[in-house]
Amino acid sequence: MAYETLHISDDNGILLVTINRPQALNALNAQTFTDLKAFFSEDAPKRSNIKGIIITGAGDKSFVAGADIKEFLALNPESASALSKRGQDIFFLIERFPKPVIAAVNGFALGGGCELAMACHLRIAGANARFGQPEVSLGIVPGYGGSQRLIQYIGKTKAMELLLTGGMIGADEALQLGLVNYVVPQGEEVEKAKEILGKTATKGPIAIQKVIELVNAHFQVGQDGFEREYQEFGNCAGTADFMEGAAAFIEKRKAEFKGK
Ligand code: CO8
Repeated sequence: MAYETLHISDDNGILLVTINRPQALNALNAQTFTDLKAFFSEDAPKRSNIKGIIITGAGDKSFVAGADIKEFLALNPESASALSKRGQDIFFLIERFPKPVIAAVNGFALGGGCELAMACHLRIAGANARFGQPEVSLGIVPGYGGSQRLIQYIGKTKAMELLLTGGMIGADEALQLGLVNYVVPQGEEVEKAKEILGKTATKGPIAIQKVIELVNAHFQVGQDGFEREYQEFGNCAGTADFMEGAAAFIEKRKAEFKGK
């Protein structure tokens, strides 16, 4: 499938999704959301053998500098709310994707860009990465889940400060706060993400999917994560992969998981 705003490449089962609007620092316009929705709801789920997905931004300056502010002036309360909900739903597709999705943050991750990175399962920051939710500077609030996920990652105290001031933090502070998993030299974000996906790809694919579901369940209203855990533990125990994993350990060999 060809996309207007995304470039997709496949490196040995690792899909690299590049938001490709460098002239606008990869700001997310309506077309980018249409493309992300098509990719995560139709294209990627069909590629059942992939190891995972990495999302990055084109160029060396920006991951994603937010929603495209140039599209804001046409908004009214109804259309703005609908667009915000649509963006949230598309980011849920990423957060609930059954294979690991890693943000390789190669520069600015502001507003919708920080929200996109936070919808991914893991975040690798280049040394030049800058994170922030500057919406209050525009007289609005975050619209793609930022007011909720930022608290999940860094706690209410620092989240409130970042959201109220609209300020930016660098990669090292993001690491210290728990917003990102690793900081790497600029330009090495994708390689680090590939290294992690190389490891997760050796694990049981059903278990990987269930871990993603269970961690997400902690933050879903009405879900009892502990109950889900023992249910999924039981479900996993019924898979051929579980038998293979246990047998491989006992026989001192590498497990050959089939995802069954
Ligand atoms: N939208 C559109 N264009 C952008 C954006 C953006 N978010 N960010 C940068 N650009 C464009 C600039 O307009 C400029 O284009 P041009 O050359 O045509 O003037 C080009 O990218 C380069 O940008 P700068 O010249 O500004 O580059 P600097 O290095 O001087 O500054 C910054 C980089 C600090 C990142 C600066 O561009 C900036 O502050 N950008 C805006 C960041 C921002 O406020 N992001 C949050 C947007 S709001 C949001 O994301 C809300 C999400 C929820 C939406 C809900 C539904 C609609």
